Amino acid sequence: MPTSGTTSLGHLVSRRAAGTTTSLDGTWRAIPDPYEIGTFNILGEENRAGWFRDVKPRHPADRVEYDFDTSLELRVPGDWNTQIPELHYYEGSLWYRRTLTIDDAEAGRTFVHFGAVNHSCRVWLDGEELGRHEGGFGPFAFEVTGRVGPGDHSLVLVVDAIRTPDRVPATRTDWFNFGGLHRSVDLVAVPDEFIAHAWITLAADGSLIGEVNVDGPQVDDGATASIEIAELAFSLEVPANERFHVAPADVPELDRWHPGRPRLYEVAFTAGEDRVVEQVGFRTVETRGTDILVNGEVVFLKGISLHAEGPSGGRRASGADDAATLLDWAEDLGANFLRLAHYQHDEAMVLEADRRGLLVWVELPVYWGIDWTNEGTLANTLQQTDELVLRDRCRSSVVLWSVANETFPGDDRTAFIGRLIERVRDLDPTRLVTAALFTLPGKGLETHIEDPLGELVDVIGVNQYYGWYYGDRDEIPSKRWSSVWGKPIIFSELGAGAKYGNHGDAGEMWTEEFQAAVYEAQIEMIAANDDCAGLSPWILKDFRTPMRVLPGIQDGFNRKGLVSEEGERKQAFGVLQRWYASLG
Ligand code: GCB
Repeated sequence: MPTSGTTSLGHLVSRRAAGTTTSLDGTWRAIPDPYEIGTFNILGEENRAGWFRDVKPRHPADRVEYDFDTSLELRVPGDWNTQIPELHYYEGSLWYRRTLTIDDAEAGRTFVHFGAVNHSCRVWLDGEELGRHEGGFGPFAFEVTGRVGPGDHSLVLVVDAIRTPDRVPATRTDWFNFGGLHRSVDLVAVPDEFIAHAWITLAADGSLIGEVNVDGPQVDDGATASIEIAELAFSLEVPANERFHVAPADVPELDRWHPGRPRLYEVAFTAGEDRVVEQVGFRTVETRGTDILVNGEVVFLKGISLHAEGPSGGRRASGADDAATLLDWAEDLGANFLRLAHYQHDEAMVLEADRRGLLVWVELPVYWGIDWTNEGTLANTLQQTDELVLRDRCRSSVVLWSVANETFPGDDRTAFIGRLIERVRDLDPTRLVTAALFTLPGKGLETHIEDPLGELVDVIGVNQYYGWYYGDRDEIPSKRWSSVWGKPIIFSELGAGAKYGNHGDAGEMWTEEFQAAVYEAQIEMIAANDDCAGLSPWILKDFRTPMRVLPGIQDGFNRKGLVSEEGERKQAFGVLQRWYASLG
């Protein structure tokens, strides 16, 4: 189902003036449709009387074999799997319907905006198809101008979370495939000419760079936009839809945003009648040899990896409260860096990281088993790349774009990922590009990374599980890592499984003691590796995954969390916390 009919204005939804955005969150009606009978007739043809029409019988002889008004209720945002026990492992088609009542006559243009829908959807308003979207984690919108005048309206989606080899991610992942409308839905009103995207950021050389994208019928070649930072008495007139640069000498004196010392400025972007306001921090990020520098200072990334799973209940995370709790835990650990694995997380996470002064790695769902030679797969992944970068390139916290996790070397793989890297650099030349590489257990103590992907990225992510999947724990401290390119290495994953409250000998699998001992050995190794610029151990919290079935221990959860799925701290939390504290 290739994406069609979408536009994107996602990153600006929450930064528009009050009154221009109407939340469509809340209770929606839902009908699971495993046989897709709401879409197709028994011959497999599109059903013209499909459920998207959302009709009711008009007289007693009318036969209508569905009824949204009395069907299941689902909370949006939310996954369907953890709201209705029968839907726990359900991945097929599911219909959503919400009615909206509009009072005022429409002025300007209107969009319906989805924070993310996993995985594919078709969308109808009042029985007319708006378009389709594929990709479970990026924001997208459909224009509904002229269709939402005063009165009642029916918004219908059919969503599926089916795993197929040509999708991204593909068929197997070590995380739960939460389906549905798992992020917010909004109706957004904008003027005829409006700001679709706007960003400003500091490049490594100290220049300001950015762009204001204006969309509208009258936008001609000469259209301009303005940027104002009142606190700095700074204003700038720029051509719309073109990259602008402000030379370092013309950049006003400002306080830098720095990890642990966040400083945000209010930046207003104006084009015609439209205005959006962002809170922006200014900082540089670059590499020098095997170091990562923020604002010219070497920063060691004391990190932790996170899935987008809520702090309790093993459900998909969404919104500011979930973000606040997860980031509280990361800050208690002493982290200055988060790896938001393995796909784009809720925008609340990066906004909160901006406010708290945490550095962030964001990631595309290019994970195991991708169909590297499929053009459709590449096109969809490029679309997901746009959604990732366009939403977050104004965020000071975001310093690393990760384009892949654990992919196996091969020309097709490297060519595919090479295209993603080109697109990322084109959309944002200021941040660092990385990928988490798969490393096989080395025989000796030295591992020299040669995966050709290492040449294309700025920072090399290394997932390694010495002491858990392989290797002798006693040998870990003596291991040494380097790359052919002399680039910074981040240990993007390391860890061991432990069930909270399970105690025993450090040689006994699944005990907190075993996990803590692996962390101790890994810390000793990392401290002695000069090329290592940081780490994001796997993982903050136990998370749901159908891959992990061991009764009494895993019960459907990956147990490598430093806290349990309900937030109870295991011993390894303290081990890492003490080390991070000792690093200052
Ligand atoms: C990995 C994957 C991650 C898994 C983890 C594990 O290398 O990147 O998604 O959850 O290992 O626990 O095995």
